[in-house]
Formats: sequence, structure tokens, C-alpha cells
Amino acid sequence: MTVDALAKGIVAGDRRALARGLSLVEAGAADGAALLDAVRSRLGRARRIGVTGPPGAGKSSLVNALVREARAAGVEVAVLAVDPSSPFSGGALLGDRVRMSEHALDRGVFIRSQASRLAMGGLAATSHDMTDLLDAAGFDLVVVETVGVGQSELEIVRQADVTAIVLAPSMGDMVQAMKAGLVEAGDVVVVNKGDLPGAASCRDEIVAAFGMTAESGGAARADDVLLVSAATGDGVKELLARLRSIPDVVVAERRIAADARRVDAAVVRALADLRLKPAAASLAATLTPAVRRGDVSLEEAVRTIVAAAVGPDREARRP
Ligand SMILES: Nc1nc2c(ncn2[C@@H]2O[C@H](COP(=O)(O)OP(=O)(O)OP(=O)(O)O)[C@@H](O)[C@H]2O)c(=O)[nH]1
Ligand SMILES: [Mg+2]
Repeated sequence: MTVDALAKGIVAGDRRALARGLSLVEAGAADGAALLDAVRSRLGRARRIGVTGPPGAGKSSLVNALVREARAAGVEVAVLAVDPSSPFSGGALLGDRVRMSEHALDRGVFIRSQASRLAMGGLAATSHDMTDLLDAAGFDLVVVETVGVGQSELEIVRQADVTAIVLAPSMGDMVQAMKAGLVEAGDVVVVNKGDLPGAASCRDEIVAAFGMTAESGGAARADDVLLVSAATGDGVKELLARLRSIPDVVVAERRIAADARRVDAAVVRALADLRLKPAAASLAATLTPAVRRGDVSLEEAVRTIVAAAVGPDREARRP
């Protein structure tokens, strides 16, 4: 199938075409880039919801509950579960599939995992591209679930239009989320497992902790900390309504900022690749000992290597 035919299929709602397209994009294939270009004019319709938090906080359970709630309201949802390839993730994918299987026969739901080990050009870049394709396929909501453990995951969350940080009622979760800067990245902080004892007081502790981080913009956000139970469904409807209520103008601003970061990250990756060019790499190998001996200054060596990296290929210019 040609890229054009695949793009047409995806836009027309063909789920098999979508699955194939996602695989191309995930693999970082040239066809994947061409596919994204072919659907670019369709982008921007879906609301993108980021769901992140520490391992085991109940993100997948909550996404499942959100999907159920959205479907009850007639809203079509796609889910991208980013597998962090961290020590925590063993078996998580299978668990997610089992949990999500209640939606298996519903055409208004599409669930896909991104295996981060396959991500060629950076985890965040790949998930952004896959989210674009899900947007082009016409879903109203695209939910991206990721474990909030590293910079890459944080960037994935920052790409979303709106973000929920999911914590379970434990001090450990709270400390981890604060250390990772997650709390600041979220529109709402969800204290999940509200059916467990101690959940309500955990919510109060987080509200108090927000007060302590006033200088990082976290003050006066008590209303943004929601007590929810994915298990019983309590608070899920309110959470979905909250996530969908972010005004279009705010979303538009965030998209402009996200696009700028996306282009910047792509430029950084391209520059990093350039230093692997044979000319630059061999100069680096010879100049490094020269710098150590004091024959060449570090600055001079860097200038020379950069010039070779960004300069024209000598091979290509040979007649
Ligand atoms: N009591 C209770 N348990 C919950 C709730 N939500 C999730 N759990 C349980 O918490 C455990 C982890 O849930 P997951 O949904 O897999 O959590 P996760 O954050 O997606 O986990 P990872 O993707 O592995 O980081 C499971 O045993 C769930 O059954 C809840 O609202 N109440
Ligand atoms: Mg999960």
C-alpha cells in the first residue's frame, strides 16, 4: 500500500491502516515521516490528554475508567500507553491489555502501546508523532499514559494539551512526584485509590505541600487536587469534565510552545547526528590527544570539529 493510500485509509477511519501507520511512525521509517506529512492538514482536532505519575499509582486503571466515562458521553477515544522500558514495567503491558479488553469490541476506542525500546529519534518525538496520527484518525480525545520517571516522560506530558498527574495515597509517591517536577507540569493532581483509607488525608497533605512550593507557581491550587477512585469510578466523571474544560485559547498557546520545543529537539538531534560524520569523528579522534598535550586549545578543537560536522561532505563534492 502506498503512503497516500494509507493516509486516506487512516483519515477515513480504517483501523488496520491506522495500526500499520503507527508502526511505520514508531520505527522512525522514512515512510512514517511521509505519512505524517500527508495527514498534517488534518491535525489539531483532537484534545490530547497526558496522564502520568509514579509506577503503580493506577494510571492505566484510571485511563480505563476515563475511557468508559468518555464512551458513555459518546466521545471517541484513542489511548497511547508509552512503555517506559524501566524496571517497573515488567508485565505492565499485558496488564494494560487485560484491563482495556472491555473496550475491544468498541470501534470508538483504539488502544496502542509505544514500545520505547524501538523509538529511534527520542521517546518524546516518537510519541508526539504517534499522537499526531491518532489525531488524524479522527478521535475526539487522545490519552497518552506514561510513567513519570524521567525527562523524556516529562516532555511527553508537556506535549499534551492538558495533563493529569496521578498519585496513590502514599508519601513516597508525593515525594517522587515533587522531585521529578511533575506537580508543576500538571493541570490537575489526582489522588487515585480514593477508596483506600488515608486517601483523603493524603489529598490534604498535597494541598499543604503545594503551599510550600509557592515560588514554583504551585500555590493556591487546592482546587486542582482531586480525590478519585479508578476502582469505584468515584470522581472520574468530574475529572474528565475538568480535563475537557481547558479553554481553546489556552490549548492554542500550549500547542505553539510544544511545537517550538518539538522543532528545537529535532534540530538538536540532527546536530548530534552530524558529529558522527566521518570527517568530524576522525578529527575528534586526532584532536583529543592534541588538546591533552596542550598543542591545541579546546576551543580551537571544538571549532574545527564543528566546522567539519556542519560543512559540506568532501566526498559529495568530488567531481
Ligand atoms: N484500591 C484501589 N486500587 C487501585 C485503584 N486504581 C488502581 N488500583 C490498583 O493499583 C495497581 C496498579 O494499577 P495500574 O493501573 O496498573 O497502575 P499504573 O500506574 O498504570 O502502573 P504502571 O503502568 O505499571 O506504572 C493495580 O493492582 C490496580 O488494581 C483504585 O482506585 N483503588
Ligand atoms: Mg500503566
